[in-house]
Amino acid sequence: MAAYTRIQKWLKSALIFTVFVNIYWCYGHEIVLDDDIFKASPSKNVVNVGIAKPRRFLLYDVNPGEGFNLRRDVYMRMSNLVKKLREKQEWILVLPPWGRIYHWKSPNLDQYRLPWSLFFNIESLNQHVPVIEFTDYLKEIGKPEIEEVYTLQRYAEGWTNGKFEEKYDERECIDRPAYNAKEGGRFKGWFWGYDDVYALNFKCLSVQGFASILAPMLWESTTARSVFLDRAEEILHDNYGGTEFWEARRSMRFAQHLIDIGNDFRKKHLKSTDEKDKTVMKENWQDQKPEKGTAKGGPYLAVHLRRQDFARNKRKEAPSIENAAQQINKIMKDRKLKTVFLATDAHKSEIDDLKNQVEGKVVQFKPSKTIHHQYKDGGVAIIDQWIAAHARYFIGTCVSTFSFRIQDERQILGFDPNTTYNCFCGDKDLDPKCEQPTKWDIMY
Ligand code: GFB
Repeated sequence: MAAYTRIQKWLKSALIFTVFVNIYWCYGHEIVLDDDIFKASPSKNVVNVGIAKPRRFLLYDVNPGEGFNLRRDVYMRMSNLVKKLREKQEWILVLPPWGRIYHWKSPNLDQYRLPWSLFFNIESLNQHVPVIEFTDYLKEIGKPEIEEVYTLQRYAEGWTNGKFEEKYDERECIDRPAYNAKEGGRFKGWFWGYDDVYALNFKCLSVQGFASILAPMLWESTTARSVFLDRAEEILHDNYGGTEFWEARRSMRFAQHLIDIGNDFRKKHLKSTDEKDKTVMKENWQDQKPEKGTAKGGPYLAVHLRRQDFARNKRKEAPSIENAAQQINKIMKDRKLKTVFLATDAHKSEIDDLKNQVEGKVVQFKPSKTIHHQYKDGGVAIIDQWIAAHARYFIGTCVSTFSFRIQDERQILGFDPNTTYNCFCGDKDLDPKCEQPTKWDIMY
């Protein structure tokens, strides 16, 4: 027992001695806080102590009137802004919950506060830039707080001398501010339906230019840990159609549960499987680089016919149902296809009208009640896009971002662009030129 106590005493003294030596040693040496703890020390007397860079969070939202697929486009701009920001600081992109979208009108569905994981593969997004859901951001911050909110807006005076130049300036808000100071100087507004969330500061920022123009401001002019850019559609893609644009787009893979439903439908109703149609995708989007034209697609023509506001506003891109049916019949004849997969937001009466005039079988994806409740209007839209993307030939609605996203998906799958970049001609009096979409090659 006495020996045991002696050993304990000895260990205690050894510990005190070690701590003392360490303090003395550190006092006499320079301690460098370095990002890269594995880097060789420049001198013997320098100790590299790695510390985690403080994580900063970029949040954003889009004009409430915008639809699902424009929002996907703004995501790409923001993710590439975060990629730029990460050249200097540890920025993370916070995914704005989905909801309150004008086109999502199905009754009896709660369609707000929806996480991105309902629609997209978060792991894939993370391989482009680090992203987190808003609920995880709240957990990490530990309070329902965003430090700074900027509403992006144009310049009230327009372009100076008619010249486009990249710039940004804090300005008076042009529109009525969407965030208002409440008690305690906290700003309240719409934060995706999370009513307890508030901001500490709010400003309007006039901006003109590409996304990365905001990088110096976010690096240097603000030290806020979290910055929220509202109306983020005001800033443009840095390099539309370039490598980073496509990397962001390729990383936007759909959630597997939606892909599975789409694949099941293709197999059951359209005789379409990836093996037969040469559309097997690589597990990781970074490895998905098929030769152009290798994808064959299922034996059907896919149509995206945008109606609703397009038809109501008599846009030149919206053909009459009769005109659309004639164009569909011509493609089926030319391409020797007998089945049409129809993706549309048209009312039932228009769909019936179209079906009566199309000389072939018209197939639509109609979700079960369970699927609709689970995956909402956004999930159904993605399933429609997925099925349309796998067709042997596709025709969409000109300028609809819903059609654009199907076109990118087909490029990613490796289709011949001639089978992809097609859109309906409007009625002759409104659309005599009938311009077809630009073909975009993927830049790897
Ligand atoms: O996606 P999106 O921005 O495309 O908006 P546009 C259209 C929305 O309508 C989709 C529904 O997100 C869907 O909710 N929708 C349209 C469809 N077509 C289909 C379809 O084939 N299947 C299913 N399931 N749903 C822009 C809007 O729409 O058009 C703007 O973003 C504005 O707010 C503008 O209204 C005129 O680019 O076609």
